[in-house]
Amino acid sequence: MNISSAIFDCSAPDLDSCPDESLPEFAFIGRSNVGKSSLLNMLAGEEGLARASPTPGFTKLINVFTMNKCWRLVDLPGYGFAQGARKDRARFNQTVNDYLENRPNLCLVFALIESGLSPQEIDLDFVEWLVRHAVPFVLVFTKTDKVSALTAQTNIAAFTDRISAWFEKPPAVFICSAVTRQGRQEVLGVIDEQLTAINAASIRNRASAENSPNLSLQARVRENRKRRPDLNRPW
Ligand SMILES: Nc1nc2c(ncn2[C@@H]2O[C@H](COP(=O)(O)OP(=O)(O)OP(=O)(O)O)[C@@H](O)[C@H]2O)c(=O)[nH]1
Ligand SMILES: [Mg+2]
Repeated sequence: MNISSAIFDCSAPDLDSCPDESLPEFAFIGRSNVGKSSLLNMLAGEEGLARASPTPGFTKLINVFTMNKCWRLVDLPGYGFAQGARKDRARFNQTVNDYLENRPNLCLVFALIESGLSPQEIDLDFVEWLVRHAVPFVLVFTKTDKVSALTAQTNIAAFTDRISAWFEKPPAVFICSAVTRQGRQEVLGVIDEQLTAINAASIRNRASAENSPNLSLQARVRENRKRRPDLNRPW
């Protein structure tokens, strides 16, 4: 897929302030500093579209970008930076929880994990939270340019091993670097697949319900989620 336009929409402090639900959304989530904003820029092909920084906790709002005028990328604040009780780690931010649980046009979450680290409890907790809340997601291992391929593979295998019991079929895994642009086509490919599936569901619905209005986007996303056994299924 080519990105022909990437436009900043808004920075929303909460779910109610997000733009209307008319376009499918794909969101980036992960620990502070894992590389969410940088990955978004790498996919968009535009340095500085989302603001990246070495300071953890830099992105504090829900930042929404419209791509190719017909779908959106959403840069979420990271977890693990805000101080708080340990038991609250997975419930890191009410705004993000609200978005992930209640945004009807959210198609797919990219859960980012740093490839240079062995499995971190906070990431495992968060992935478990996604599974328990039936949020559709894939895993993206970031910053592969910083480590040897062997180290990245070892850490990825250890992480996927730790979560394997939670799934009938494990989530798809992508390996990315915002520096070398590794993984760009693969990540754009999964977005393309999702958009195609949503459009196909819409066409099927139009054909089978001549007298009813088109399926809403929310219904199409729900239908699409059901149709995707190759992504993850809660146990
Ligand atoms: N070497 C390398 N550095 C990266 C990569 N991706 C991000 N970084 C660096 O890591 C730091 C954090 O990147 P961000 O994209 O701001 O991370 P974030 O997850 O958006 O962070 P928060 O907004 O604080 O949650 C920055 O200094 C980036 O330049 C990568 O693929 N390779
Ligand atoms: Mg950020």
